[in-house]
Amino acid sequence: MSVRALRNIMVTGGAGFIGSNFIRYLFSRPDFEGRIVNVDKLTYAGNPRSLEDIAGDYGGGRYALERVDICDTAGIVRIMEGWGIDTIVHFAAESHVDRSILGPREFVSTNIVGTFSLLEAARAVWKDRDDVLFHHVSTDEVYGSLGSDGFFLEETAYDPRSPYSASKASSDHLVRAYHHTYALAVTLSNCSNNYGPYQFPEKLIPLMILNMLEGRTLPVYGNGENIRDWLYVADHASAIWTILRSAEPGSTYNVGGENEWKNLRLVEELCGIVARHTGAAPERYRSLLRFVADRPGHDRRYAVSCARIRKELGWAPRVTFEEGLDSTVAWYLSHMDWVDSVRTGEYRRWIDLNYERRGG
Ligand code: NAD
Ligand code: TDX
Repeated sequence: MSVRALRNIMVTGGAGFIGSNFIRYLFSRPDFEGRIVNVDKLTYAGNPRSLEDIAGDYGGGRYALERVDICDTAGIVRIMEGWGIDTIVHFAAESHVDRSILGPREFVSTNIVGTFSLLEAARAVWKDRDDVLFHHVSTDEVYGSLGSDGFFLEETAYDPRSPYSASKASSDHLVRAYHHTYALAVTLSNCSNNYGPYQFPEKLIPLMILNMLEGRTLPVYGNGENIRDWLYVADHASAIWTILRSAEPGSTYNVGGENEWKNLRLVEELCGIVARHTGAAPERYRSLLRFVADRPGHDRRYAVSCARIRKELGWAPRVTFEEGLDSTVAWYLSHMDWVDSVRTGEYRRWIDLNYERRGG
């Protein structure tokens, strides 16, 4: 298996949750000697504070943030040419399912049109080069919803059911179409639910941790029986690194934690972990649990088979859920300044409206 050199990388959406963890992961690797330009529009979900340490340590030349919309093809071309980009790792997206239900337009714009614009820029700048790579970061939600058994495989037929997953499925199709039609060197990964530091507190795990600390209700959608497969974000970063270095152009890998949890059980578990850290009784947090109106079209179960990436590239999840949850809780407790800085007025209004709607 040949190993691809990574020199000048454009990371899109690097000020978000997974993108910022990925950039930090790359710079922590002694065998990564390249440069990274982080292209981010800085929506409500993007925060340069998530990379303050990186900007400080590498601001002299190996790292820069460019506030550019991925829909701006000319802006992307300028950055690609200026930095001599040979690798694109595409995270930028609207990522929250509930928001896609309340307002799908931005999801079509960023996730579909934005991916299309990036592909056009890559095609224009790279032409027929074969020493380049466009890696598209996608989700297991494109496969739809599972019954009580079975796993999503790379061959599973697409069946997206929310505006978010439909927009990600559409972007996956575009990326593959550019490979088949224009011979653009692409790889794709479809990953399960991530958790860890710097996750925006609209997503289940950080939302629940912060609500516990603030004595707010813990809103469990529907009956809490829905199942998600959780992966620690650094494990996702290492999977992408492995794919960038070794995968064949045109290939797709599913990535997951092999770690299925019912939402209700997970929140109860989290109550115990937060209690261990704060010294409170777990019952105090568990008493905040409320079943609230279900998410429309709420997918029942996601579970990913990682057999292909394990077998072909030798990747496996490393961080246990116990370790990952414990360090995530510790991280939020010691980064309340970050939490305050991302909870802007706009976010606060959105979350209050959402609570009102659900009766949480
Ligand atoms: P996030 O919402 O935390 O971050 C998204 C980032 O993209 C933000 O920094 C935002 O400012 C930026 N962005 C949004 N629109 C943009 C635009 N038009 N131009 C440039 N930048 C823009 O998302 P995340 O959870 O880090 O997810 C990253 C990627 O991983 C997404 O593509 C998502 O679909 C995928 N993914 C996420 C998960 C998960 O559990 N979070 C799981 C599987 C796949
Ligand atoms: O308050 C809540 N209560 C609740 O019961 C929230 C925010 C969520 N939930 C449930 C809904 C889901 O079954 O918890 C589960 C996880 O919800 P989210 O954190 O919103 O994640 P999910 O909808 O599963 O999607 C996530 O994983 C796949 C990411 O947001 C996507 O970007 C990724 O593609």
